[in-house]
Amino acid sequence: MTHALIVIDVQNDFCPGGALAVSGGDEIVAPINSLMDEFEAVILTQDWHPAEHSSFASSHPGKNPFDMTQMPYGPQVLWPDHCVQGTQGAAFHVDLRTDADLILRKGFRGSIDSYSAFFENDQKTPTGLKGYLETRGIEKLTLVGLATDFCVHFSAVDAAKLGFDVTVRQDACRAIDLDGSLDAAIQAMRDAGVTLA
Ligand code: VGL
Ligand code: ZN
Repeated sequence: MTHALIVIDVQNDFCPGGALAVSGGDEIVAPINSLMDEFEAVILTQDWHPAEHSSFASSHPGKNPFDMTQMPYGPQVLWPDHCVQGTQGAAFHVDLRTDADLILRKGFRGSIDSYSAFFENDQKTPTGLKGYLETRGIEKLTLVGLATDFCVHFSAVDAAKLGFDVTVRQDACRAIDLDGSLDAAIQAMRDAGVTLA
């Protein structure tokens, strides 16, 4: 059974000094680099938003980062501007190995956010990753990266729902932890049948 490592969003804006810094985000780079040698396939994801993306608080007059808003597809957290296409903030951490098989970009549509590597936040629009994995005969996934409670969480739950055998290596993830979002994410991943290691 082919086993892939999926490295979620290890980008400058999610590391200390970045626009949406995750505490300790840079600490996972070296462990992830070592892990890559243990897998038959390595896939990196890259949060990749156009300027003025609808998930940015700056696109909603009167709103502040971390406020909630209502989108046509449901509630959405509003973020500081981050991971704008082609900027240094959207680049991978300088020490992250990028000798991966595939780099999958997500969140590139202006009107919809995409936490998951499989479906955008409407939970319907596919990114194409399912087809890629199936075509390569990959059935087993290990997820690492940033942030545990958003992009790792939604990717892991979607992967499990799609029938992949999914493990999240929590030691190689770091969380934003907004209003209990980490505890909720852990519960949701457990309920979906994700193995938390
Ligand atoms: C992420 C918030 C906004 C993540 C991406 O990678 O977890 N979180 N965009
Ligand atoms: Zn984003």
